[in-house]
Amino acid sequence: MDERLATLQQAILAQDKEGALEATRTLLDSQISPRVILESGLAAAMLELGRRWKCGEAFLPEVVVSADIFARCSELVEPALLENPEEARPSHRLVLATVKGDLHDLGKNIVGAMAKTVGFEVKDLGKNVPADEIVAAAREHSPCIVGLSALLTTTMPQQRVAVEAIDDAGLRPGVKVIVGGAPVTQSWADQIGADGYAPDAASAAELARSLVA
Ligand code: B12
Repeated sequence: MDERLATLQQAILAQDKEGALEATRTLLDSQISPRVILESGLAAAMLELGRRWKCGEAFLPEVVVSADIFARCSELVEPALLENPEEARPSHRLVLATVKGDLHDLGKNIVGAMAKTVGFEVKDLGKNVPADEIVAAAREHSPCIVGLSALLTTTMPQQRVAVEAIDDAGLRPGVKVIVGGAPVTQSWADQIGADGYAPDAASAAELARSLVA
């Protein structure tokens, strides 16, 4: 792995905010693409932190601090992502939300940042968003894609609740739904009647683009 990406990961894992910001700036000044910084630097560090947390090598306060550092570093990277947007194409809308009961938003925010680079106008409803708010936003912005993030196995069923609420409101097929988040799979997406699933932000942006093609 590139040494500079490793330095960034180490700083996030050590809750070294200044070190992480410095490493992010160094990467941005180099030839490394902002997408790689986001996925292979920042997101990879959080994945490793999750592994450590699960096996008792890291604890909640450390995760909270690292998550904050992650968010600050992403803010530095996002403008660079948009500096070289792909050629202009008609703007489509992506309504994004982390479902009700779920406070994880780092991955959703990266999906939003990536989607902007492929020409989407992103309406981010935030985290812990109930289905009725998702339906209202889908109605307001239709035709659009709705992206639902869930990081907890206990909140994944809220993706189903939101898909059903969008169906019940008669908004499909003008509204397409994509789902994601660490515990989410293609099989879950199929079960709940979503239009697509993607495992990471770059493929989420590609998926969204293919759904409006
Ligand atoms: C950071 C973190 C937190 C932070 C969140 C901060 C924030 N602002 O988001 C805090 C400390 C608040 C937190 C709290 C909790 N957490 Co937490 N958290 C994590 C951790 C370590 C990293 C998640 C993350 O940000 N990853 C980095 C991002 C970039 O990756 P990502 O979210 O997966 O997103 C990518 C893809 O999934 C995809 N994607 C994401 N969203 C979407 C949406 C669409 C539409 C698409 C297409 C794709 C897509 O693209 C993204 C970018 O590539 C995970 C561990 C893990 N392995 O996931 C645990 C984890 C998710 N948390 C867990 C738990 C248990 C909790 C708590 C219940 C802990 C507690 N006892 O309080 C609470 C729950 C709070 C709540 N109600 O939501 C468990 C969940 C276990 C389970 N089976 O459900 C995990 C797996 C840790 C573990 N191994 O036990 N957490």
